[in-house]
Amino acid sequence: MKATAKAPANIAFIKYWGKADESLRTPLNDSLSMNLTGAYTITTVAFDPSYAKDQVELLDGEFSDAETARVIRGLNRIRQKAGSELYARVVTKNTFPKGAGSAASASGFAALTVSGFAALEKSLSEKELTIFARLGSGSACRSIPDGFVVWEKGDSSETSFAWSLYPPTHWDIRDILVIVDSRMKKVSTTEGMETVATSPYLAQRLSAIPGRMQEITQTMRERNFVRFGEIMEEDCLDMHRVMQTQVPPLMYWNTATRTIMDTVVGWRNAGLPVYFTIDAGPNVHLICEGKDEARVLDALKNIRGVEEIILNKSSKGARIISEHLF
Ligand code: 2P0
Repeated sequence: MKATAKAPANIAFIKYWGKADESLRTPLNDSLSMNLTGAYTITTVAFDPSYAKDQVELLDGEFSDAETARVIRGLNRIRQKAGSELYARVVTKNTFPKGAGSAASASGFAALTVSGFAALEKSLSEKELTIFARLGSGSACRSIPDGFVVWEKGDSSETSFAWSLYPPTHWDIRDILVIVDSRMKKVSTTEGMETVATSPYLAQRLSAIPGRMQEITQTMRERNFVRFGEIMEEDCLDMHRVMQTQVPPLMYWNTATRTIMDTVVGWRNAGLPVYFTIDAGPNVHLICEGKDEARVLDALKNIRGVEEIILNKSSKGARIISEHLF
């Protein structure tokens, strides 16, 4: 009754910001992402009759009480579905700074869902796994299927799930994750989304997204990188406009973030096809094709304030691995 899963973080090209139902974590809009090879979570879960309570441990870090309680709520959902009353031990590790964006909760709940059901030998379809992962953290549903993933908003818990649009081999897209501040963000995404309706730009964003989803999907089918990058960057800026005009405003960028955003536009004007996207934090994801990655990395050497660079290709989704953490 022990299993270990490895789940990738994902970067959204069309972003999720705002919930239709807070407790079900169903979103206000469809989103689209790529799973990442270089940023992931590994989680081992064991259920055992000898345990007197749930134990949750993060290697190389510490969960807050609220985070531990959220993991235990995830275990409760897994137990209920699998018909078990056994307590669990959960040990987890991340390959990237927790709180560096929204990525840690996405890969974390994807890994917990896949390992938890496997440990209880409860077999679920990929679609069902995405729904359970979503209940832990919305974007976690996108870390379950392979490669480039669509999360349909749906209109109920059962219809809000994620599926693979293209496998990782479809297109050699790179995500150069530039860490400019590895500290925990001050406002969690869950908290930040609660006031999304205070932004006067929310309605405009929601009406633009269906067209954006359709067009970006087409650019991916055709591997039209320039138009793909333009739509992705537009959606990032659109989401941050909503964030920045919420009450209270959410300002996630710092000086280094802004410098990189400006510089990327300059690089493009000089003929280097690279676009940025930014989640709920100051770190910048530079998106380019594989053929241009070395040039982007070379150009990045001149930028100040970079703490760390994480290189990513498109990854498979969450899966079971044989090596356990305990
Ligand atoms: C995204 N983010 O689509 C967007 C971009 C943040 C900015 O998904 O409350 O951590 O757990 O459902 O999944 C962050 O949202 O929020 C997120 P909850 P989650 O990647």
